[in-house]
Amino acid sequence: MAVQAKTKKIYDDIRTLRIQGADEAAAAALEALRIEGLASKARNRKDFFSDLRASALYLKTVRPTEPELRNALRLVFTAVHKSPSDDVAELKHGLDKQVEKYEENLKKVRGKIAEYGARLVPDGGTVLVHCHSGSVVAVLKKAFDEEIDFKVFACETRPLYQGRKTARQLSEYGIPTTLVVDSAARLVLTRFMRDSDVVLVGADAITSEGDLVNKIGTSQVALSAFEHEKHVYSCAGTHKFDPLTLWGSGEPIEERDSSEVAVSGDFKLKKFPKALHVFNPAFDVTEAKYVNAFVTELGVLPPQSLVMAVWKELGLSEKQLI
Ligand code: RUB
Repeated sequence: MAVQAKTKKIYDDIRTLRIQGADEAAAAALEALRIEGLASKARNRKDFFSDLRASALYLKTVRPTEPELRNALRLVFTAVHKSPSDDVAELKHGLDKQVEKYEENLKKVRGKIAEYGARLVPDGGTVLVHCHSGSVVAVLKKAFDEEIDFKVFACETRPLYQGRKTARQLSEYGIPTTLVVDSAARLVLTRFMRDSDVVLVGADAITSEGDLVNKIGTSQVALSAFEHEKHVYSCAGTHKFDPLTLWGSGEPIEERDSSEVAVSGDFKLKKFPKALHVFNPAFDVTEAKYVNAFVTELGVLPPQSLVMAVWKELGLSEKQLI
């Protein structure tokens, strides 16, 4: 599909993780939808929506495990489509407004998550985090602003080291932060964490069973936390819920290029034996029973309650899905 150069750049930036984290990716995809919609040469309503749908369908392919991105595209498309106008200029204005509205809402959701999540950060305690989640960073910054005294261990998050971004941001903010390799998570839980300490992670998807889909390695951290009787919270707006899972679809797990795993030192991919395969899943599934609660804009909800709350809030029906 032919798209504007700016759209192509946004698509590539999401694909390569220069734009990273579910919220950022969803906001960027909407920006691309706006660019495409405003550039549409359609002269009537039907052609305009046909262009807009094609753009949405293209954008939603960028990363398979991103229901928030798909939800955002669907919500904006549906809201603009509700206008009965035949005037393309008016429809474009509507698109502009709806994208703006979504972005404002995203900020409000972040604010609520930060507020509720900060109350879970243990004073005098330790928080273990994995990967880079803007929502988790917002929670920890809020807790720090409220003068809660805590320190953070951040897993570096192989293969692309998004945890280093988290560690850098927290440290620059003044939060005492220690970076560890992913395989040190269990040792950190054993040696440095008290009963009241917590694990905070983000979410890329929440399923109808209340399972958490997040960066690869999250389930290992959660299982270790369960073993050590520490609470695990996923900081995630309800827009991370994947409605397709309500009607039987499984959450697809993105598999990424082998070069991300085999890039360094003597083990460069070109030197690998031909028969050696690399498996590079971007995400894994943490079953609901290992997640104490999701910290959402609606409150701190155990997985089962979250599903009911989202169902009620969104008033979803299967035919609304694109
Ligand atoms: C990022 C990741 C984050 C979620 C939530 O994975 O797992 O925890 O996207 O982020 P990747 P946010 O690096 O592959 O995008 O809270 O910013 O929406």
